[in-house]
Amino acid sequence: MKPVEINDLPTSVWLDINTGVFEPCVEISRRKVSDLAMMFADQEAVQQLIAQGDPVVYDIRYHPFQTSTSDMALGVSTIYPGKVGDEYHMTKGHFHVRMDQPEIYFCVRGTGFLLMESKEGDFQVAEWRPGTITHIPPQYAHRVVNTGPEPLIWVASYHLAAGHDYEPIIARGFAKIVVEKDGQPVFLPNPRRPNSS
Ligand code: PAN
Ligand code: ZN
Repeated sequence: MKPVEINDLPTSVWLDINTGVFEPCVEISRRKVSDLAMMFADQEAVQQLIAQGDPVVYDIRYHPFQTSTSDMALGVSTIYPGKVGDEYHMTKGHFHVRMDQPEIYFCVRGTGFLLMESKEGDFQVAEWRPGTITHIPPQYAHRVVNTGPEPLIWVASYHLAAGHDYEPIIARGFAKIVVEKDGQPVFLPNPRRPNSS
């Protein structure tokens, strides 16, 4: 990652809501099926997709608005439509390292769900369409799932200092997985948590 530049002057960026591309954007991260391998329930489907070319699941573009006294950041993520087995494309999901850090997500294109789960196990779902804005309180893990036929694009606003903690999600996932059944998204208990219902 490039060092973050300090700029105390007002700054604007321009986002193309059809592609998720924005300028200026300092970094693009690309996550493929292999980067998310342990997150999906159907491990056979994971290995097949990797062998067939390892498709891109999502892209993240990012810009830090760092001043001498503040540290806002803007992330724009695009989940491409698709499934791994029956499970829809989704982000890894994470908690913020800093337990006092919330986040705002603003859906600009596509349809899907934002899954949120607290460390105490409170599980919440927000249904998304273009224009939905969700405030994620501190201490809730967050993952986005694209259940539609087009790219799901959203803007994230957070503090750089929030930090990303992926470990609890790698270890346990979320309470539910989102799979296609008869052409519709359904929520099923996470098979990696035998006691969840
Ligand atoms: C977002 C996410 C982004 C990708 O900017 O980092 O959507 O999701 P994962 O980080 O779970 O792969 C955010 O929530 N920042 O805090
Ligand atoms: Zn976050």
